[in-house]
Parts: sequence; structure tokens; C-alpha cells
Amino acid sequence: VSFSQKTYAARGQEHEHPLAKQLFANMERKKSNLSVAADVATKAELLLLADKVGPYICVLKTHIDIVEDFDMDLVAQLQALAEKHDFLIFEDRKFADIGNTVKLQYGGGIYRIADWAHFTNCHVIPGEGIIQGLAEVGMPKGRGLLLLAEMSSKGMLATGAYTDKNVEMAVKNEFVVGFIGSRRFTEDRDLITMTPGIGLHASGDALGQQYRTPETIVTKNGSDIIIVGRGIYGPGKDVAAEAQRYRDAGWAAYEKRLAK
Ligand code: S5P
Repeated sequence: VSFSQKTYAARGQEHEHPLAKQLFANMERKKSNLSVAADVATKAELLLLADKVGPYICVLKTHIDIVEDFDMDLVAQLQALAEKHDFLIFEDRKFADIGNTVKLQYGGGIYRIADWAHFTNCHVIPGEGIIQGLAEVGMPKGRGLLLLAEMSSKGMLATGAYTDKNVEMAVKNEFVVGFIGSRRFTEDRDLITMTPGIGLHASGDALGQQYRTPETIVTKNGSDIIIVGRGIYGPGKDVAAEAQRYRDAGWAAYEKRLAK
């Protein structure tokens, strides 16, 4: 039986990676496969958004380098909100350099990502050394890595043999817990797919983003987590109400998949 036919709870119990276990348990507890992409420019906006969507999400996805007044107090406050609302943190850093360089970028610098982000991600364009470099920093801290096996944007180049290589590398590297992509990629190991480019109404934006529904992505394609940004906090939106709506839509799509 395919992993996408199993419950998140069962997959959590069977999983060998403690972080994946923690994530699946969280999803089951909160009845949520929703991650919010918090692409906002200030500390105050990020904290307010995290506090509002917190009850409805399993994962908060950050782009920490967007925040113009970043400091370590932001991290402390985000961690407090993660505790308060019971969610995990994913820094969407998209590393793409040689192993030695990403080690420095992941563990150090201003952001010290490995100290606070449960998940981060990378492109495998430099080859497998990028995974090894990130693993040297992240594994001892119990972190997990997602590979960008596909992207959501128009004309993206992560297709075919490149996507297949991502899957191959993911299966054999224990630091990898999943993918960014649009579907379930393999049955060789229980790797979690998180999918951005989710919208209940818009079909895209002016810069190449393309949106699909939770039903297509979760029910039909077997992806595990939906990542939603502007669909939740775009102009004039009631953030908590939208988060609840996307949470319910994502969970309904998952229940429909189990019933297939
Ligand atoms: O292929 C991708 C991969 C990612 S991680 N396409 C994406 O859009 N993303 C991220 O998902 C992107 O960086 C942004 O943070 C979020 C989508 O935001 P939205 O406002 O379009 O929902």
C-alpha cells in the first residue's frame, strides 16, 4: 500500500526520522496539512501573522532574509509562538552552493538558520556534496532537509532527469526528509512532499507563479503538505479566517485521498 494511502498518524509511528515523526504527530493533532509561507518584510508583521495563523498550521515557512529589521529576538519570539501554537519552522533558504560554503551559510552568518529552523531546503544543482555539507551541520541538531525536486513557477527547469536525480539522492541520504514538488515521488522511503503554488481562487501572479488546488495536489497527486502565502494574507483578507479555510480544504483533500 502506497504511503499516500496511509494516515499521517500511521506514517509518524513507522517513520525512522524523529523530525518526520514529530511533524506527522503534529499534523494529526491539529488536523492540519497547511504550511503558511510568511513572506512579509518586518518583524512585527511576521510575528503578528504567525500568531494569527498559528492555530491552523503544522509548519510556518519563513524567508528570514526578507525581514528588514531582523534580529535574534525575532527568532526567540518565533520560537515562543511555535511553542504556544504547536507548529514547526521551515526556513525556505534554497541553498545552492558547494558543500563547504552551504555549511557556513546554514550554521553561521547573521541568521544561524540551523539553530532554529526544523526544516530547510536546497537545490541539488552542485551535486550531492550540498546535502553532505548541510547534513554535517543539521544532523547533530536533529534537523531535516527538503530537496527542490520541482518548482511551481512557469517555465521551471526542474523536470525529467533532474527531478529523478533529486529522488535518487533523497532516498539514500538520511538527512533528507522530503521534497518541494507537486506530487508523491517515490515509495522507496516515506519522503514528505510539501507543495507551494496553492490557491483556491487565483490562477497565478504577474511573475510566473502558478496556483493549483488542494484537491489536485493532495487528493490526486499524493502530496502531503500545502504551502500557502498570499492566498491567506493578501490585501483585504481576514488572515485567521483564510488560514482556517485553507486548513479545512487541505484536510478534506487528505481525507478524500484516504477514502479513495
Ligand atoms: O517552487 C516553489 C518553491 C517554493 S518554496 N514555488 C514557491 O512559490 N515557493 C515558495 O512558496 C515561495 O518562495 C513563496 O514563499 C511561497 C509561495 O507564496 P504564494 O504567495 O505564491 O502562495
